[in-house]
Amino acid sequence: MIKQTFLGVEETPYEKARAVIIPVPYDAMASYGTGARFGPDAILRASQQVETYDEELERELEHMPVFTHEPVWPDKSAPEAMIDVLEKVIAEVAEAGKTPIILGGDHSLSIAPTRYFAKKYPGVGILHLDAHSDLRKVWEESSYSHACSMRHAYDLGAMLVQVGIRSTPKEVVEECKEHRKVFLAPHVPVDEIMAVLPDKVYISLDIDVLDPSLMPSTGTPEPGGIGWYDMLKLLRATAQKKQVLGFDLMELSPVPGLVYPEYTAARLLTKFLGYQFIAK
Ligand SMILES: [Mn+2]
Repeated sequence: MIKQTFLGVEETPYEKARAVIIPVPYDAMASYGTGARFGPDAILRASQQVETYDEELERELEHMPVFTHEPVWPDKSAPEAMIDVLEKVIAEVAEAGKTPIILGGDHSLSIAPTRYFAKKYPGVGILHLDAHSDLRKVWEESSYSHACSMRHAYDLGAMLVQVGIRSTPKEVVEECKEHRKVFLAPHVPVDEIMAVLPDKVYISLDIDVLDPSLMPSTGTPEPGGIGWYDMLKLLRATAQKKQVLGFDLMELSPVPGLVYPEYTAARLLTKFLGYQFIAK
């Protein structure tokens, strides 16, 4: 992918940015549909079509303090090597006082930021929005599979709050009973979710959390799911009430010729950034 900028606007320089978008075109750990490596490019391209005025916030978003990083290229020597590469980039951004916003890519990539924040802030909250619980210890002979994306942070003691879930293996229900709260799809009780989330929160959003009629372009679709307005209410409440340390948007796997899912993902990212950096 070539370097693109979010919303296609002249960006805030890195030094002054409060958030850094990190595109990661990598899907080596996908096990069903592939193509999430094309997700970051499609989201950034579609973002150029998004209206920069947000009528809900009554604010112009054109001058958001956001900088788009160069893509982080895949290290295919081993899945854990890729996670190490990404974790270094995230650490650099976070230690500069900026919020990392990761665009994937398959969901195994979320191991990097969730592990980083779980080590840095013991007991940190992870708001995990996904059709799948992603808590397997090992999948397809790797503990770095997309099916294990939340297990590393969970094992480090993070408080895991899962929303939109509709696919969980029995062993996960038995193994992960502590510091984990699950809200099964289609329920999004925002006040209850806020009550169980700690103050510091990392948000990991697998795009397959959305109903597939709204989001067909993803590698591991599940029928059901949550809708657009429930998603926005949850993201707005989290941005307003919690300290959001970072955010990722994973698993958009573009279908050639079908532009609305890419645009939906770009709009979702824009809404979140507006809530986080403009509304307050
Ligand atoms: Mn998923």
